[in-house]
Amino acid sequence: MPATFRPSLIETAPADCRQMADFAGDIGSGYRTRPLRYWTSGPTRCHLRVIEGPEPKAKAVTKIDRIDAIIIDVPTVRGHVLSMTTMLTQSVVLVRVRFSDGSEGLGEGASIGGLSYGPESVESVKLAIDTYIAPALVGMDADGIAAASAHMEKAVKGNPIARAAAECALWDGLGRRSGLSVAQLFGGRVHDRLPVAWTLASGNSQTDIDEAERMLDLRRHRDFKLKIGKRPVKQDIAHVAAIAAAVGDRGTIRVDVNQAWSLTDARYGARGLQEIGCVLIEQPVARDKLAALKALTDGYEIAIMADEVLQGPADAMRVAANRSADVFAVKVCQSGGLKPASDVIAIARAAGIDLYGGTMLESGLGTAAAIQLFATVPEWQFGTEMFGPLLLKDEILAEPLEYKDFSVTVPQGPGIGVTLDDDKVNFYRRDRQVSVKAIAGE
Ligand code: MUC
Ligand code: MG
Repeated sequence: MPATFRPSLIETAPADCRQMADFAGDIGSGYRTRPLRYWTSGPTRCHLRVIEGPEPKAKAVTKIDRIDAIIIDVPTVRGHVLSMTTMLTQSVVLVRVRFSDGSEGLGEGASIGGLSYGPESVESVKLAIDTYIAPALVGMDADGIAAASAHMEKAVKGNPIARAAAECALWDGLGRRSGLSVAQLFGGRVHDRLPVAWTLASGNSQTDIDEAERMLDLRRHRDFKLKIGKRPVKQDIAHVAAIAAAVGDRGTIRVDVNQAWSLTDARYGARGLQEIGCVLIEQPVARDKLAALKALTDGYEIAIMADEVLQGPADAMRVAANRSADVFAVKVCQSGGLKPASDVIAIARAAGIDLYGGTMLESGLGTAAAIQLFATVPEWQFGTEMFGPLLLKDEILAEPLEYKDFSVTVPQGPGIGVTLDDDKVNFYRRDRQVSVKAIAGE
């Protein structure tokens, strides 16, 4: 009899009630019973009623044993020109959590452009995980993600990208142990595929037009996000107008200013952009200029999207309370993890704010994690931009994500649904490059 389950009745064999007394009493394994018989229209059935049995043993708890974080640096397919910097390489933090039952979970923390984008960099993410998050989480119940996240929030204020990387790995681990995908853990997918926009950011209008043509021919993307804000507003509008005219009604054009404009610039930009058919402006003003964001949202027909201002559910609540934006760019890393991102989504939906699945240009791992969550959300009014791995020169997943027909396929399988190519990870890990240099005596 398994010690974790204690029955109240044990059916006897042979079903001859005259022998019941022989079975009653102490039947071993810590059971004491008394005979019980009853009659049905069929044959008489005999049971022993359990009077006393062994104490059910508690199920062994799977613990968080160890957390490792490494930085990898992967070159981009071309320079990615943003208002604050130009990216030639994308650096991300890969997190591996090992559990006491031998299972593992993977997570990723990414940002763009180092500290020029926001207060967290991959270096700070690794430091926060190694020095604060890992010591706080090791020894905790692996399946108790709510408790682990609450504990992590106490141990680490801010640092949403670092918290997200660890939290994702816990969800991946729970999914792998239970045989369920992260989408299932979040209620089940409602989409098998999600639409994917592409960012045009070569810094040159004609190069961007050629790139857009290629994407349309390949049927890979038809929604284009243009990175602007580096040049004067008038020049930016001319740049967007040239690309919008080339794409025509084969796709949509949106822009991301990455906080570069003053309200005066933004007013001028909003008017000009809506006149040339651009459908959305992402984070035109600094993240702390909520009144300016609201003035633009109220003042123009073109949709205004909040990005950098959303550093988790509390910010989402602030923006939603004043309806300072029409659309939320939901980013798992910026929100502090999958659960906080799902809270941001819930706030937007309750407030009637439209949704866009945002990226921090994560590799295939972090992109797949976000896709798992986004697949559970009924409507993404402005689609998603889950193209991170396509901007990287090399693939670090054993099996790349599938991009076709202007969309990405939601990965199948338990957890996040992807595995790493360990050779590639080892090739791109930063500490390996340092040790190679050290060996070469540089
Ligand atoms: C951002 O600011 O939205 C997303 C796409 C892209 O090219 O940059 C990122 C970050
Ligand atoms: Mg943005």
